[in-house]
Amino acid sequence: MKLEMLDQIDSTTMNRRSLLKRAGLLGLTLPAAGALLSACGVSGADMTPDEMEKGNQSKTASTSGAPLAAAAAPAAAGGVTELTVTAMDLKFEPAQLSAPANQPVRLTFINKGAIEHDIEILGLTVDGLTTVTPPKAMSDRATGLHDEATANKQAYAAAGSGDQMVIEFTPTAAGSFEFVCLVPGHKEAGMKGTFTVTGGDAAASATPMAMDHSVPMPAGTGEPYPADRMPNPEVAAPVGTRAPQTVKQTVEIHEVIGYVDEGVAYKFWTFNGTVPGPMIRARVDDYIELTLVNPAENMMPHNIDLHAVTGPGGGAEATLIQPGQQATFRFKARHPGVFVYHCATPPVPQHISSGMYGLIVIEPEGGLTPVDREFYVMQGDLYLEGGRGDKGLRAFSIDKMLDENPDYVTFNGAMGALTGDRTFKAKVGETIRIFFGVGGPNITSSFHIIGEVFDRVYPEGAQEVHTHVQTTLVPAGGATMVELGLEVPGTYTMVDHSLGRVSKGAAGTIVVEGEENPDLFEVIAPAAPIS
Ligand SMILES: [Cu+2]
Repeated sequence: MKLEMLDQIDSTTMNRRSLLKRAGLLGLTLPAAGALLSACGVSGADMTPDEMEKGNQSKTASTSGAPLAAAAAPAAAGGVTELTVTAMDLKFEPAQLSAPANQPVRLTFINKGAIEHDIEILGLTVDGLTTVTPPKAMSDRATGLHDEATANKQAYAAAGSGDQMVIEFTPTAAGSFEFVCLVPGHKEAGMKGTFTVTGGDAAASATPMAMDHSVPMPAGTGEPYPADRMPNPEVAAPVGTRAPQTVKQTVEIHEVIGYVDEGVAYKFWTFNGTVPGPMIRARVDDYIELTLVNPAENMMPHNIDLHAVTGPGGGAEATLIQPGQQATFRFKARHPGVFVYHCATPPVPQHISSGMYGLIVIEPEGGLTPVDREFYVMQGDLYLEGGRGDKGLRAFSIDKMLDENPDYVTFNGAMGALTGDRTFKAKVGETIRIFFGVGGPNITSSFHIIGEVFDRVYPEGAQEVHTHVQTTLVPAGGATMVELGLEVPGTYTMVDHSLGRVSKGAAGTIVVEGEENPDLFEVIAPAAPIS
């Protein structure tokens, strides 16, 4: 299965070699930065979060009496307008900035969020762009955007969690300009504001060339975009009757372009390159040592929150990693059941919708009841810019996600992921178990198999079994196990019985082969004219 790695699409908008070069240039600016900072008595690059807090407060306090009430008022220092803007998850403070035209601005960009953020003033051409203090580290993504902004004479800064960057520039035109965070989804989630340039020649206001990088890929061009289907994940082997032990599990994050529908592709964010991610399986009282790897070729920070964990964020805080990093934590499996895991990096619903969910099965002591076959299915809802079915490589739609109006509600990530040559197969006389979870982020499922009744359901993954169930409700971020015997041959369709979603992808089939069972089901008279 060939999957196009993220690099190949991003090479259209940036050149990774130039990024590295830019990183080198940033290093060269350090001595100059030190000289400038010594005038202020604080080295921004070495500030603790407390110091950053104080620095921010003192600036705010020193400007509180300034006349522009709505805007962060400039603090003039020898003709330089000092501005500070703080990025949080997911907003800017303040969201209004102001500076005079044709005078230098020193912008301190502080990141108090948990992940990398950046800022670009869209459409404002600036002169004399310099980096006063670079951040301690800058991701390849941000380095590329910085490179591009510099080439286009646009003000851009970026910083990782707890870090900051100081830039200087001179706005060349008066007007009102939008500033945004360019991390995919962040602008739509609220990370935007207005940069007002006062004075100068008011007629020469905002240039229309605003470059918006907040969409991570080109929107659908209308041309079909051929993409491979991602593989379905395997069902992990049953635990059996063994004693508790330490289970080591490594999960690697892959950002890959894959098939959604005929001619429709999407840049999925995945655990191990499948949607859902790998099934993790252990028993109660096991210690699970989980290593999350975010390879350097990825563009986004990610992490993992497992609902089977007792501890902060389900592991999310311990595993928040940038591209090129890995992290390991250990937890004890205290509760038997079947649990969802997912990425919990802001904006969380976008990471989940993009494919970052899976199941962890914790078997009770002695193991689950043996069955002949087990299957692994997860439902998820996906939101894309443009009309449903529009061809092309499509971008994520924050607006549709907030409206809970998905283009696709899929079983295992794509239309037809569990039909045709990917159908599940079984035989008459066998018993099967389906591990069924809902990644969401938004849509609950009314899970049902057309033409069958579940003999046993573990509602919400609980240990108390319900019997003889037609349809079971599975919440977003929840999971269940259903068990049933197969008595009559035929093709059985698994659905979300909110049936409008079947045409959005919420369907998969089980083909059951074997002897007819006329005692249970027999056609007496096939369709014919009324006699
Ligand atoms: Cu993620």
